[in-house]
Amino acid sequence: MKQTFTLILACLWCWATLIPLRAVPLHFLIGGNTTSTPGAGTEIDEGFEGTGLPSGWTETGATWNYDLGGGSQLAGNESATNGATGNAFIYKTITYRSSYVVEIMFRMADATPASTWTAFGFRTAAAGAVCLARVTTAGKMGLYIDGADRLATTDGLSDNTTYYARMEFVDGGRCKLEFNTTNSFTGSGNKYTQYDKAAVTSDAVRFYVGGNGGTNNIFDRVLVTY
Ligand SMILES: [Ca+2]
Repeated sequence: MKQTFTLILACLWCWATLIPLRAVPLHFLIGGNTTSTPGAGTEIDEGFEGTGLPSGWTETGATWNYDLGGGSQLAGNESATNGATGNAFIYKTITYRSSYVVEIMFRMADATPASTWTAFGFRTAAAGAVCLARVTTAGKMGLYIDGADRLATTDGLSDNTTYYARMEFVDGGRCKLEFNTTNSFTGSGNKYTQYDKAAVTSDAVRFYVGGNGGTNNIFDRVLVTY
């Protein structure tokens, strides 16, 4: 009798511990960065593991390669790249939210582009810039928000190096951006920048990857939560 009671208690304990575990988003379990605090919802979780253009994305400009492998991929078996096509990008329409957290992996063949290059970010339904992560001609990462390029990071990027980036955007005008060679972020330091000085009233309803020049750029693990 005592053994049966102990068994019942053990089962109840197991069930109780499994409930919160099941509620944890999958990306936490597979290595999402530890300092971000994504909300309960996921707008985009794209690893480019399928064949060709993933479902729900729109390709603009020249054709990308979504099946880059052979050791050049950033995560999993395949990554997406704009190859030598340059001014090309993809986007996914998202539901308007008051705030987002973005996590993304990328690698640039040329980290000091001839002109400022947009890596990723939010735009309106008419493709107007809301908050973009850009790479300057000096190879720094900066925010394009409120109609202009803002303070860039102190540290620069290197060619052919895999980076993790994290962006926070709050409708109303606050945006934070940080990159690192590992999937961890501090919210400060030479690889971090932010802008929060003006109101941004345009609704972010598209998330873009790539655009405005830059060839042979590779992307993977696109995660947009709210
Ligand atoms: Ca992948």
